[in-house]
Amino acid sequence: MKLVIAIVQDEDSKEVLQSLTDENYGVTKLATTGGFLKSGNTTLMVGVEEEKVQSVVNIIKKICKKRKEILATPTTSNGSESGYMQHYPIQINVGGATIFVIDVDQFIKI
Ligand code: 2BA
Repeated sequence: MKLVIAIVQDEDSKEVLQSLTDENYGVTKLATTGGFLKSGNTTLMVGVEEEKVQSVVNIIKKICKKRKEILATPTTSNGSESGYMQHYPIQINVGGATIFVIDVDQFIKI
């Protein structure tokens, strides 16, 4: 058995969750925060047999889109702390999804 851990954007999470449950996959949704942007994202955990991993990845791939985000980076004008603080916008690509597939030693339901 494998555990698929997928970090998706909040905007895509509802549709991914719905599609996975429609296909009878067991899913757990966690509200998470990205370390870089420090904004909310969603982590989905899906426990599946090895032969179903690709189907789960395909569902996520079909829904999760790449988006561009603008990030304002604070920079001082002369490089020192006393300098005038300005915010320079930089564009970064976020998503579609970050997926980890890990081995499960045991799957126990009590
Ligand atoms: P965040 O850490 O908030 O990162 C959001 C996006 O910012 C990333 O999108 C990437 O495009 C950009 N980014 C991240 N670190 C950067 C850096 N040092 N310099 C420039 N740009 C940077 P994704 O790569 O699609 O990642 C989306 C979210 O997936 C991440 O949100 C984080 O929550 C998670 N993630 C990504 N890689 C991970 C990893 N190796 N381990 C654990 N979580 C990861």
